[in-house]
Amino acid sequence: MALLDILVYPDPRLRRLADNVVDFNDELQLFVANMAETMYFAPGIGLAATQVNDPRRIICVDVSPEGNDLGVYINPEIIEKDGSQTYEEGCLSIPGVFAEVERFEHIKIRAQDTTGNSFDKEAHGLLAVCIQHEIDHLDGKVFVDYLSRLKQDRVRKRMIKEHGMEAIHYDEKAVAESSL
Ligand code: GNR
Ligand code: NI
Repeated sequence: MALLDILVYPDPRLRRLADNVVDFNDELQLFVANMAETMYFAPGIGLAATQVNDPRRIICVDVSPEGNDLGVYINPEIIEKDGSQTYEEGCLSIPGVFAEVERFEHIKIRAQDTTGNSFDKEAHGLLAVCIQHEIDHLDGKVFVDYLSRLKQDRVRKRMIKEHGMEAIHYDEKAVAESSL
């Protein structure tokens, strides 16, 4: 197995819209195992393939205190949603930043497992928060997008200051032209 590098905000690769998984093969199994290992090592309660620079719609979650309840959701879709809850979120791609975000309290998702079998899963509370946070990553969104522009600006500057070039994976031309 292998640990994967996690992209740091405001890396533009975090903005990519992920593609559906079509090949359910050995390589997918290996990649998912590496994602899970990376999530537990970080440590985090969720990880989206987008964060490790992979373009596929794959998320891992484990909100259990013991870290022994791994959920892997491939091509996840929210098919039911209701209620609302507010939770103080963090993100492995925005280390050290936490803010309250409002999400659905209950969701039902339809997804596939690593062999391609389709299944439904209901989630409430923290699990529902985490799954919504991860699906956002697959759609190129991060939790700070829900904050004011002023707060987003502060977070962006802080990440660049604290993480330097890790946070700025723009190509050289874009770096030269930017005023960051
Ligand atoms: O580890 C994580 N903790 C967390 C806390 C509150 C709401 C969402 C999360 S997900 C985050 C890991 C991560 O960045 N997943 O994309
Ligand atoms: Ni995240």
